[in-house]
Amino acid sequence: MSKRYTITAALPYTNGPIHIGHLAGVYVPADIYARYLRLTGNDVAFICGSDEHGVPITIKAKKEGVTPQDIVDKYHAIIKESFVDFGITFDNYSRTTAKIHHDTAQEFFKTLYDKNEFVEEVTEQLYDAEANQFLADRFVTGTCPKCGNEEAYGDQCENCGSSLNATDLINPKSAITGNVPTLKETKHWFLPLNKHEDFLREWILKGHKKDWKPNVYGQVKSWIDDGLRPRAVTRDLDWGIPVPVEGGEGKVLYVWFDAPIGYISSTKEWAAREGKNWEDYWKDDNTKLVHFIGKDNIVFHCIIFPSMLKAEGSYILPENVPANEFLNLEGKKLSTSKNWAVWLPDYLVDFPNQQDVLRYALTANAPESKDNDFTWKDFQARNNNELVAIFGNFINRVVVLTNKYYDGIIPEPSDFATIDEETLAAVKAYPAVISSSIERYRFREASQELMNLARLGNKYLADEEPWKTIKTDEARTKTVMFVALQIASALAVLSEPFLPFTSTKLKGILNSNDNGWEDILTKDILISANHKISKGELLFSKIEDSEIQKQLDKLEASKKANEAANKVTEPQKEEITFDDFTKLDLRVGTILEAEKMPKTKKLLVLKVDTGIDTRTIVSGIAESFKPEDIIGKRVTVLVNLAPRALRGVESQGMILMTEDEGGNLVFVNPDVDGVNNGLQIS
Ligand code: B3M
Ligand code: ZN
Repeated sequence: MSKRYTITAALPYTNGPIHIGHLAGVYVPADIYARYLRLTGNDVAFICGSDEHGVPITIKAKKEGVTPQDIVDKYHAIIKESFVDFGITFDNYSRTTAKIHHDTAQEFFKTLYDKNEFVEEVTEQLYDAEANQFLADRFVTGTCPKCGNEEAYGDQCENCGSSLNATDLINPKSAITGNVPTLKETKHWFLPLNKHEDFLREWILKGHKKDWKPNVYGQVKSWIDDGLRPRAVTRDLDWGIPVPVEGGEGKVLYVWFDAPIGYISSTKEWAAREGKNWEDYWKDDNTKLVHFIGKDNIVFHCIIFPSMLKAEGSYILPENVPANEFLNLEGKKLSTSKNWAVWLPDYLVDFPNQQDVLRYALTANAPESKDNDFTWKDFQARNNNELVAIFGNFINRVVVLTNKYYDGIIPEPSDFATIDEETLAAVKAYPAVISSSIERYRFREASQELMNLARLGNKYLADEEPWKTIKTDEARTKTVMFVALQIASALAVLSEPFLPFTSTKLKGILNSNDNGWEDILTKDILISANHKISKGELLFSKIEDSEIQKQLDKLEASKKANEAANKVTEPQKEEITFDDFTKLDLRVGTILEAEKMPKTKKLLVLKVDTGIDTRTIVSGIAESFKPEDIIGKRVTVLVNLAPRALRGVESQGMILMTEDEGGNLVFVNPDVDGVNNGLQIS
């Protein structure tokens, strides 16, 4: 039965282009889901837009010496265009600087304010006196009180996903000046999440136990079990939506208050354009609301936004929040700031007309239940071994043989043999199998089922060998080709959510566009005899090693460039005299023993023969060297450094280290000739 769906995809921050992590985590699965629901006859609003407020935008603007508006205008255009080129079929892509959004968000805030849903309070907040600015959200970093991550932000720790108040951070540091913040009083409006605890417990923990993904359910449960606290939804910043109530002058809405309302304002914009009623998509209990997000957004979509919606009172709540885990790149965490990413606009230039290859590689290896790794080698293998060798190969054989034997006109079959009937019955089973995976948000499983249908086609041709029977049994060959064309026809339809560009091409090759998802299940004949197909084109082409190497080189180069750009050169220390220098007693020694200091990450305990004696030295090099690899190594030792105790072990000297060109830690090594260690020992 047809249903109404509001599908949202996380609004990307407009502080950079989209990368493969965003695509794999949010936009590809959301698009598969939306396309599938449309194909199966549902009423779908697939909603997104740019998230243009918040500190990430301000920081980027500061860094580039332009205004926040310049930044959002630039990246909104880039992001929007790349989504279109990549075939993401949003029904509307709006932006949170749009008037309709400012109005909607302010109205929402006013409603909660009028209903006394906020707590108004003057509290001490972190303040950077030098920058003359309160430090909220990403303007402050520090150690997460929950997991110890040293780079947690003022509103959230991206390592453990916890939502934080800036004053929770241990050792907070201003991201603007690096200063240690002071405290200053200011008034804000707080959403008392503690007040909504019972509702959340009832709604998620009881209501959604079975059908939510375990990673989402588990995180939410642990936060609720920990106890929820009031959360400020306003900020002392100048970029954002003005707080629309008395006393709110100079303050803006917290970006995570306004951004999810962006789903609503984007729906309004779309409905007005399409002559629909937006409230059907947000206020009707029969509508299913589904949020596609990455795991760092779970708290906002499962706790804060639902509490806002509930407090407002007239909205539906999400049916599901199928958040994904993270995608790594070549074994390392993706990072916009470190430029360790594959950017969508770059991909579209480097691999023109190959959107489906990336869509497929990201789906087949989607981080659905655990973090996953994207590697260019895997991307190549998915293309060459699956898209080319299975899907493309099958279609190519069908199309080439139909043209060669019958001039492109689909032949009349004779009686079906058992294998033909079994094969056709197997094809009919696929829509239900794929539907079931998609409806449970298992997109990688669904994509593999699609590939299995192509496998079935390949196997059928390989077993029936029409290229042989053509010489001996014309009637049999016609039947086999007829059956193979039915499989090709099913593939054209069922591939649409996953490989939309390929599906369009294939429908073009088959000159057939009239089957829907259900037809594959119900119709005996998907494409009839005497229908003429076209000559066709290759659906996929092999990706060579050289292309992959180019991408790997590009990654390496961008990483280097970024390191160079971000390299902080410490200023020169105070001048010392030659006498000071000669006080250093440097000797060449040999490492005799090395072992890891228990319960530390960085420390090795070494026994070193200094030529004078054998002594213990504790060295912070355990992350760069394994103990067994450095035994026997000759090293330079500062022997007259005053001993000091490290974790209870007395260290009697220091091993001199430097960095190689790659930034790796290396010994100042007395054995290497011709290498300038930057240190003269005489
Ligand atoms: N802009 C966060 C992000 O890009 C955020 C999502 C908003 S969804 C309402 O991770
Ligand atoms: Zn944490």
